[in-house]
Amino acid sequence: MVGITPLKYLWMDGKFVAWEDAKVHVLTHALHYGYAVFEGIRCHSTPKGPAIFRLDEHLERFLNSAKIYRMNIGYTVKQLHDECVELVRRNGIQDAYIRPIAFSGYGQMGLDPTKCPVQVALTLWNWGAYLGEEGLEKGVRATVSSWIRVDSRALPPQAKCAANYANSALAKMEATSAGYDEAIMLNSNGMVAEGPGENIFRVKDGVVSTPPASSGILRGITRDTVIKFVEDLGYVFRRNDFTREEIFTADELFYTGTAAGITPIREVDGRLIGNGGYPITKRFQTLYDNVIHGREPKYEAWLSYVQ
Ligand code: PPE
Repeated sequence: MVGITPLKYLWMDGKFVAWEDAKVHVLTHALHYGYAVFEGIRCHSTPKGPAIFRLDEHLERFLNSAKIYRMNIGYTVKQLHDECVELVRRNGIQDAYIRPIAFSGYGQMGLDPTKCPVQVALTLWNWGAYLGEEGLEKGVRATVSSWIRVDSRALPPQAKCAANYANSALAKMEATSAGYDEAIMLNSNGMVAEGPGENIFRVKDGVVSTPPASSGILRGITRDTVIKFVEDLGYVFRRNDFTREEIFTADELFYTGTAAGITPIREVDGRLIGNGGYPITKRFQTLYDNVIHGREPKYEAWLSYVQ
């Protein structure tokens, strides 16, 4: 198993601490009840030094997740923005996956989290290709999960809450233990929702589509980025629901996510998607790679430079 390689500093409750000192007590409330909201953000090398991609959009989603859960983070987007930039700078790295997290801390057990202090941490580590380098290049093999995606009447999927990821973990383990790379989850209406940690897109006859927020998904920032690309590159875009059989018959399918980037799906439950090629996905992948690495001036407003 590949472990996390320690870096120098993390940020906890308002200050930078040495990597090995970023600890919590075993009676931390969130560890028992899943009451934590988090983000996943990437920082990449560019010709002007490291740059964090769509930092403020991620931090806004972070504060919104907290709001849904009545959690008071106590920091503004601007404050968290500056601390994230400083975190990357202090660690002296170019490429990083940044994981802000806010959670019910140590103090009181029992279900009501409002009795606990809220702890906030900004963490980071090196994270390579989420579904493997080969997956990025050749596409991954997916399976439709027997687990349905959390329903908004049970857990709000638009809040990036740790508890939602128990549902994701069940789907992920089911897929990988059956020999697939990743799961595709349907919602409680039987329509396609998303992956355990990615949004999903379908290409059919030149039309690019993705399920709407009302299908019970996390409103992904990479999803939003791709929607912009679809429009800028002149493809037809539709935000619409699709069924399981419509994924089998797609010309191209791909996952999007901060961790996953844009990853083609080559096969679903033993069916080759299209003819196995993915020319349109490839165009988005190439553009995305150029944008996050600061090689596309048109999209530079999405970058927060560290130096
Ligand atoms: N849906 C889910 C359920 C999800 O977790 C993610 C991100 C997305 C869609 C895509 O959102 P965005 O990153 O804003 O484009 N999943 C994060 C965590 C993955 C993990 O395993 O941890 C991520 O990609 O950072």
